[in-house]
Amino acid sequence: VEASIPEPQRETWRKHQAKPFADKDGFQRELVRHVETTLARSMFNCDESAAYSACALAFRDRLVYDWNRTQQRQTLADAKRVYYLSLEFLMGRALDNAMLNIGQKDIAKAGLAELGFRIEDVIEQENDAALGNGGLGRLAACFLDSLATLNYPAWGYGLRYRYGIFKQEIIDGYQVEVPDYWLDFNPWEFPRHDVTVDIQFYGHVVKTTDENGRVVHRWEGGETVKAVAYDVPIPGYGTSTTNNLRLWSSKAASGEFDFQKFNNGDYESSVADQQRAETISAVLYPNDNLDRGKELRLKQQYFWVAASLYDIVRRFKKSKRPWKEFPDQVAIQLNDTHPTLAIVELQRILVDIEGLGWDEAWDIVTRTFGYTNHTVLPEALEKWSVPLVQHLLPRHLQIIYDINLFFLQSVERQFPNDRDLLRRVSIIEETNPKMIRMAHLAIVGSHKVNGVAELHSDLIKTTIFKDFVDIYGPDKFTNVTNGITPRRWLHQANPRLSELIASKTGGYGFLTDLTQLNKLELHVNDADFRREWAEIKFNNKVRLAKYIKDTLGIAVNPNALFDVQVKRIHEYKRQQMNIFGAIHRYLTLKEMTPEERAKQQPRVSIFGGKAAPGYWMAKQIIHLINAVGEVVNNDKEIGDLLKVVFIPDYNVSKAEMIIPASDISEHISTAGTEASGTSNMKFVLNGGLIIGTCDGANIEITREIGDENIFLFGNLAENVEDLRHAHTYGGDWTLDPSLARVFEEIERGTFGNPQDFAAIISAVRDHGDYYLVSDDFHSYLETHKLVDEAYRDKEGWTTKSILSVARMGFFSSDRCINEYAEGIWNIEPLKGEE
Ligand code: C3B
Repeated sequence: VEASIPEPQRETWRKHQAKPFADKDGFQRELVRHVETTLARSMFNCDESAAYSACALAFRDRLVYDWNRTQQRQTLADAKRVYYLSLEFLMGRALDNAMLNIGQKDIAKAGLAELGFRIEDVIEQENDAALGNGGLGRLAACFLDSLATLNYPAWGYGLRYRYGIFKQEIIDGYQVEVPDYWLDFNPWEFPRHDVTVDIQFYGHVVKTTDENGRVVHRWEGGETVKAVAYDVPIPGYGTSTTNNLRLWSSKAASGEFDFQKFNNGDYESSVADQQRAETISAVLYPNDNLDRGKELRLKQQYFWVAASLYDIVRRFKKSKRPWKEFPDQVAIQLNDTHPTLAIVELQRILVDIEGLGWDEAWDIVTRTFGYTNHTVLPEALEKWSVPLVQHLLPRHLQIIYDINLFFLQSVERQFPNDRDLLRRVSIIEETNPKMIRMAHLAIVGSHKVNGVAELHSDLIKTTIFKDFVDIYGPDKFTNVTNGITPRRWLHQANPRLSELIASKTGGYGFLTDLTQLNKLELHVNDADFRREWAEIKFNNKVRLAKYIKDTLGIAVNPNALFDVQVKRIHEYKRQQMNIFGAIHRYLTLKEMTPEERAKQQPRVSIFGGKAAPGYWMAKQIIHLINAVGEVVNNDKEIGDLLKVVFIPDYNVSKAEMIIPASDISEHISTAGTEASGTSNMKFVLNGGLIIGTCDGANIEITREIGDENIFLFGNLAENVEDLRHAHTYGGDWTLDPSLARVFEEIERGTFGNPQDFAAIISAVRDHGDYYLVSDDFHSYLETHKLVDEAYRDKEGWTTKSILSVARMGFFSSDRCINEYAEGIWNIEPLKGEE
């Protein structure tokens, strides 16, 4: 294509080539142009929202320039690419991130100011892109940032949901879900109406032989839906590399609607077909760590996987390489089991469409895929019913059965006559109906399986995937501890802290080499530095206090200890234990004399997080938190000594405000249940200390920062099973007395109708306390006493804060992505000349 363009034409193209703006003037020119032409407004009716739109469009144009060059460079180099398949990308806002990564926020700030706008207010206009639930989706977003920053040729593939995670309102203390229609104005996506894939569902399989007498399977009939690509540029920090996130949107295959039906007067059904097709990418399933087995979810998974693989294969085929080189050009990472059908789909493409032999195809498939496990919770492990898959994807079911047969035959050869082993590792679970265990399929079809923190990776090897370690050997299983991008979670969220760190570490190099934070240790005794450090935290608390006052009408004292737990509401994360602890604190304060009370450390207990709409218990917990807040916050006797605040609609942009404002945050899951956690890393990176259990990445954080800088408590993962057993069969199990006192108070009606909270109490007291709330409660309270004491020593606290940040270098998602690149994907960076 390149060579076919004659020189005079090239000249004309070059002459008018779009150039990125380089200074304030250039930025302003672009901004005003967008206000006046794209938005058809003027200085007289350009409000903040229009200023945001124009600013975003100006920066989008700027991104496109690097983006086009990156794509050309990657195509030309024909280098191996990694494809990150994730049903969730929890991106948050894009404008601030784009300005900072490009390095032109200062230009924009000055430019906007001269036009009458404060950049902070303009940034606030943007809706979060909330195409994810929690940790798994946000991890994918951090990975994209690191992949671009490190110049890896990488693509993200996901779904373009019309509705992201719902918006949460709190009405009378209860969660109410409101749809998140975020696409109203989204300058960050490029519809590619020319990049479409037809996706087939239902139908049947015809088995025939070809002219060579070879058996072939043809998948026929059924219905077709069209996948349309929407591309989102992902700028790296301090590099021109701008990668692509491709999100698929579903459309009726016949175009807008069926004209045949329409012309025959069958208006309704012509529109219904169109709507049915569009339903596939309409909404993100709002469950976190929970599998519901819904047909539409399976349709989403296949739709997205099939479109992505078609795209990947199409790109590979352009290079005209033989199939056996596919794994040298393509690495595909499965973000949890959600995209596991990709394994089956690639085998189908290679065998049914490209005509490869089964074994040759299977070798290519298994060398291509890697699988990341993110949870051991049984209720989160995906299983699809065999009849459902047979109905929706008849050929895929056959392939799954063949994969399973060949796998089990090899197990039989390795471990003859161990029938129970075959039953345990089979991809098919012999229940009624039979179920497909997607994690087993993912393991069998991948060359590497990784967990997301050391403890978690050990747990999967010794519990849920133990048999597979016996079969494949330990080398197939590995650990890649999660990380976070310091660009968004330090530089963007906490600009003043970032600036202070830069002033002490010799510039912003720490943003791309986070281990440079260790230079801060040299300054830990520098009085001015310490004062500034503490001041920045205080100012962040003032900002959060103002937000709480403005939105909830609750006055909190920024001198109080801010104690934060923000994450999805889940029994395993134990927000119930936190609120029980707050009630205990309240009761203790109430029992004190005014003199005693005056000596206590004031606290603000801050909660935030969404409950899955169908997770009744989680919703009750939200209600309890709000009910306790209602009483405590209005108790004159208590005043500033305790406030309980629930911040509605926790999302990425709220996290950017809340996390820098925390003194202590809670990561208190039952040991062995939180695979990693990533907010723990964000809090510590922003100078907050944490209280936590020996779970997930808390353990590695402790190892890095030192156990004198973290408040650990509670039972260990290795004891959880025995404790659970003792709850039911132990005979002498008794409820923790402080907890019994808390329950008494709830049941007395202090926080409203006790019926409302009966289930939360019963789960602990009467139904086996599966999450060990009572077992851990005593050490939880004792550890909070230590937190209070430590906080009273302001200087000691600041030392802990500085040293912790200095030792957080390991938790950059850059380190994490480099480990994937080397250990799993075998890919190299590809840098442009800057
Ligand atoms: C989460 C886990 O619960 C977290 O511990 C972990 O840090 C992140 O993934 C990222 O690895 N997770 C999630 O958000 N959703 C799931 N379905 C499973 C795990």
